[in-house]
Amino acid sequence: MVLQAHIDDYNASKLQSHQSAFHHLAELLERRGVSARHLVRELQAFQVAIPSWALGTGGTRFGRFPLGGEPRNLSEKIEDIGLLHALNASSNAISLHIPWDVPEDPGAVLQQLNTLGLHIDSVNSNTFQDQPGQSLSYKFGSLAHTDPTVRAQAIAHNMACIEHGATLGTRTLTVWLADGSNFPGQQHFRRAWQRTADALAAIYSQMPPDWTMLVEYKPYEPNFYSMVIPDWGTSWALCQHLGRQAQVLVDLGHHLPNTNIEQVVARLMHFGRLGGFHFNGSMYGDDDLTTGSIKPYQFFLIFNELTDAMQDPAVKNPPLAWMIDASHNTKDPLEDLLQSVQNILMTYAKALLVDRKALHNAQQENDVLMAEELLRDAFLTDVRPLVAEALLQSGAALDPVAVFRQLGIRKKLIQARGSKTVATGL
Ligand code: RM4
Ligand code: MN
Ligand code: MN
Repeated sequence: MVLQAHIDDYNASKLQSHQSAFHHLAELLERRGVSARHLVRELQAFQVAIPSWALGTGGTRFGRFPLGGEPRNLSEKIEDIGLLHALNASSNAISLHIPWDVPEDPGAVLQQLNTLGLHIDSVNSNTFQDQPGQSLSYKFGSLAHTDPTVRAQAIAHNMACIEHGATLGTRTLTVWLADGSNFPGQQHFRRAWQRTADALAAIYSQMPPDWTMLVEYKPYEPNFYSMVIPDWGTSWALCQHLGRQAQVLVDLGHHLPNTNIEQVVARLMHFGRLGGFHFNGSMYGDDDLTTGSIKPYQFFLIFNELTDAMQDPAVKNPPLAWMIDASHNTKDPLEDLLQSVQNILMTYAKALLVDRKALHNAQQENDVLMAEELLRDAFLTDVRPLVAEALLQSGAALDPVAVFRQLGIRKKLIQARGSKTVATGL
């Protein structure tokens, strides 16, 4: 209630300048035959899940510099996401990592989610670390391990994740495997793939019929010589092996430098096999930086392909699970998440601006320059007033980060939770 009053006050103080910017843009778009009102509605409907593992300060293997006020348990994490959603009305879901965030009291979790207008959109299994009390180690792999008893333990963990998820009303399991090898000769590639395929099939066969399994790939890290699922081709092959309830998850940071990610997502959607998306920004690898911070044009080109396929009735790809997967080493995690969501919305708005018919014609005519210019024209449009208008109409803040700062929220969180708290997660 207090927060809403602040948001309203803030919006009132900025309303005039916002409205003149919005009307100016709406007029420009109108002249191009684009309805600003329609775009605003599309933006209002777009929701991105926040990762439960990225609400605290992230670290590298060299160090971690906590900023204080981090959520100490799942309930405080949900509180933080409720705050983000109140500020931007665009992050109404949570991806949960098990066992970092095992719901001790599912009834209470559901009630809290309900009050804040949130839901759990997926559960993520963790077989990349050993947990206290765990009987067998994942040092040499989990679902791909040479020892069937380790594989059985990892299968059981995934089944437990499904059970936790089911009590919280989600129907998506995300599987990312760290399995692989660090040295030539360490692992037999073909056998490791087959063990993984069989273990995933064991989980898949016990999954409820209305669930989806998202299979995420990653080219390197923590293993540096080989990963069992290094690329989209391997994820796709596993999904083909498993069945229609299995889908590929693309994490933007999980590609080798210069990979044409826009083409990857176009291919997957053409096959109807793109199920989930992890947003983040990166310079080199799985850097997990703010979405859109480093290569905004590439990000736009990716969103352009996603949007093109989503708008094409001939494409039979199911709706995607949109999630952020990031780690915040230097910025305040909550500010970083707000900034990421804003960048995602802006880039989606630009993708919606692309004149698809004109682009199609230019492509048909092999008018290379015009095709490229049509994309650049959308990319270079300043769409900030569109996003601000969408947030305003949803009762959120015209500028979420500004309100977060104005209210001194981090200081208040430190006062309430202490300066030494450490959130579970990355
Ligand atoms: C991995 C991958 C997974 C995430 C873990 C924590 O690199 O991106 O999606 O759950 O990190
Ligand atoms: Mn990921
Ligand atoms: Mn990652």
